[in-house]
Amino acid sequence: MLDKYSHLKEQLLECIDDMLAIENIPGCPCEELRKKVHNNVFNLVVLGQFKRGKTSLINALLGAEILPTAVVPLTSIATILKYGEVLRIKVFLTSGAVKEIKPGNLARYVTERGNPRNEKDVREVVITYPSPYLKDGVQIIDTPGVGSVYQHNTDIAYQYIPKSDAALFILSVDQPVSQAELDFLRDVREYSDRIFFLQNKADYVGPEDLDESIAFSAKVIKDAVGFDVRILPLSAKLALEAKLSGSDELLEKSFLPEFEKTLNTFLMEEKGRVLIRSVSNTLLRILSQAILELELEMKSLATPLEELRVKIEAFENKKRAVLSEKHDFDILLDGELNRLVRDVLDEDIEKFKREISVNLLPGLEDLYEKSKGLSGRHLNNVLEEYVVNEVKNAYNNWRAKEDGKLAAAFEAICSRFILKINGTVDELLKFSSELFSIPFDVFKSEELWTVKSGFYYKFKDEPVSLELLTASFTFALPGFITNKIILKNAKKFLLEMIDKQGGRSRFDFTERLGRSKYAFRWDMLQKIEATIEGIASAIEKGLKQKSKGEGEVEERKQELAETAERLNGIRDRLLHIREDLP
Ligand SMILES: Nc1nc2c(ncn2[C@@H]2O[C@H](COP(=O)(O)OP(=O)(O)OP(=O)(O)O)[C@@H](O)[C@H]2O)c(=O)[nH]1
Ligand SMILES: [Mg+2]
Repeated sequence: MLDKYSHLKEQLLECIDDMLAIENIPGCPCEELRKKVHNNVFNLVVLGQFKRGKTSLINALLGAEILPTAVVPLTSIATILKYGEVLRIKVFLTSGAVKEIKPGNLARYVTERGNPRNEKDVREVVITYPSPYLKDGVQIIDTPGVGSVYQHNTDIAYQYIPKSDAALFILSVDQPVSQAELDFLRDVREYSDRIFFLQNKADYVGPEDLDESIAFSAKVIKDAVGFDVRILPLSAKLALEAKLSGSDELLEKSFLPEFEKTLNTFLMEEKGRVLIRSVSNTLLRILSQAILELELEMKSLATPLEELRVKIEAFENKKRAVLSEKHDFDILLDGELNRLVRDVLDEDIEKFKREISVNLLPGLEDLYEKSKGLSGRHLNNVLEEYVVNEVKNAYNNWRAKEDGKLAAAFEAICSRFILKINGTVDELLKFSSELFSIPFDVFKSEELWTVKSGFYYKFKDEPVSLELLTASFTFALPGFITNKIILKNAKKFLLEMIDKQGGRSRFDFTERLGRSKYAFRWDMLQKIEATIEGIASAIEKGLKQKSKGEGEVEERKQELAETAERLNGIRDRLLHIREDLP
């Protein structure tokens, strides 16, 4: 599948293991990097109108009929497929509870028929399966069809896009692109660079009609949404048949191989490459620092005592100057974060609140017109249900989008600070190498990818839904109440809910941003301190060794030279990996 990627990934993991085997390489988050490389996933979300063949495509990719497909709108719950040695299915409920189910019972949870309007309160279903397709870390997410009569289905599809690395949007030759599809695409325009379009059910038509239908769909989308799309043909049906029967000829006819190639190239170039580059760059930086420290120790072994004392004094002065910069770092970071909350989050919340008030008030009035024949209490309940559901859905969708936006902004801030901190660290290293006249090239990585920033922004992987505040609309109804008063109260309740939920979302976002900031700050300051510590202790060690006998000094020199050789070896391999990247 992602052959090149898997290969480089294996080599990278070997380098990390070798580094782990060398004792105390200072400041190496080797374990963490190892996990990052090892656990890296490509999230692939499959989207499209109901019945286009999303679920069929997933079964075809896996080469097995794992998920239920049908002629009526079916999938109602997001289902995540990931690699595992055996087929296992776990159902995650909104309450936080998890239960394992038998494969035969899957349809009872993920389909509209088995779980109408999600009465079982399922958040998502996770299936592990031993498919080679999933083995390289691809994770596929099946979503309910957009634009069906079930609004909650469309909402779910929206929520998964920001979390995806690539989105497959499935169209079908037997149906022209619909208004619902266009509306959806317009809403997710900002993610267009990662959306792949597939014209499914290609087996229905001959080659000419196929080309024509693809060209037509592309034009309709371009005209309505404004971005150029490339649409690839596919027959999910033939692809699955081909895989089940092992027929290569049929597989070619299904167009699946061509599409897989395009997708894999994208994943490799956009994602795999970035990961491998960033991790090898981080390792190279760490290695060059470790090598310098070894050389410092060797040099201090060879430097006369008086001269060494003078150098240590000079280094101490430099160290004090660097440490005093820590305070500036705090102030700058706080300033940036406050600006993010004020200029992005607060503005977005206010804008969103205005928008949904304008959108939901007419709906409430319509519903009132339709329901005003009901008894007071009944009318009251109908309006209450509308307000609670609509506000909840609107906020859940908005939060998912805002989440992606804040994560990106936070990462951008982190990147700038990492550059700054790396600058400070480089300066320290440069200073020390000059002090001891050791040739040293600061390892510069032209591209800075923050290996850890995704980790800092902790809420990325947490559930997107936020329970609505428990607020009761059921105000004490007096014995006699007019419909008009009920409507007036319902409107007031709607605006209150919008406001409260906005406040709650703001609190949640700022609180998590704050936590992310502390984690980041702690790590960055650690990095400076670890560098100072590493240099100081290398010189110190040399100083101490000097008081020992000639023989021991020689032995230590030998040891240092051997370690330096091993480190240089790993460095060369990492440089090779970087060169091999497409
Ligand atoms: N002829 C033909 N039929 C297909 C193809 N792909 C899917 N179908 C059929 O189309 C219908 C819908 O397929 P599904 O995979 O359930 O579609 P879906 O997009 O997941 O539908 P929802 O879950 O309801 O949104 C099923 O009857 C499939 O057998 C194809 O490539 N060719
Ligand atoms: Mg489906």
